[in-house]
Amino acid sequence: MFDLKMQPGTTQFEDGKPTETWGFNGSYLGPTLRAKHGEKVVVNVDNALTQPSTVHWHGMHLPARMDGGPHQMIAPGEQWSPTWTIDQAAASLWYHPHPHGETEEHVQRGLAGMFFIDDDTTQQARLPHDYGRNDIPLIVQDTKFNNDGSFDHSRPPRRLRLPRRPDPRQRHPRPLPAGQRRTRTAAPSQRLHRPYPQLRFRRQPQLLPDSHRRRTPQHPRTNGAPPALPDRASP
Ligand SMILES: [Cu+2]
Repeated sequence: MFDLKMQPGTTQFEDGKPTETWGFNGSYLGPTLRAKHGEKVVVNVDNALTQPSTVHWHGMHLPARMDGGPHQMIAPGEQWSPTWTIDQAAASLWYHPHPHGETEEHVQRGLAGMFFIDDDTTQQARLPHDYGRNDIPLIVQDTKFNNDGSFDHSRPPRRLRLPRRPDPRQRHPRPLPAGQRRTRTAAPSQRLHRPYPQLRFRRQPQLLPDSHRRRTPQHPRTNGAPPALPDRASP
């Protein structure tokens, strides 16, 4: 059983400029969790932040309801206790929040930790095994700071811009002042169905599964070839 608490804190990355950070059971990053193949684990995750978040077990094979995706938010002050049985080979995994649209920011603030899975091959592998002495986890983050030492959460401009969807209110004519009449220029159905030719696509037959393809009827006695037409000349 593991206990993880998401909590705020401060971390000194640069002298005299403390940064407000988040961490699991501390002010920044989180403890390394470790379990063996076949073991049953329970993680009690407490949210001591002022906003909701989640914890997702990156790379773990486990049921969706234990996965901590955007659909499993933990409200501030709440606890979430997923449980599962480790059912995969030795691996170095990690855990991190997965709130929709805010994963990057929550990880940048410091919510990330490692989850090691061991199995029978772990001790046989010719690798250093002494955790913290010669087996040292390394977490690399690429982050940006503001001049005051706080994290810069601004995002680069998006390269890909799709055309804006027409405002549905614009599809209907504005009400006219009393006594005035409007002349129709197009039938309502034409105005409603004039959106984006470039975003329309056709169903591509080659992408359909085999069961959806039109089959040429196979004739059993002629080994697939269509049966020969009867010869009109013969009796
Ligand atoms: Cu992930």
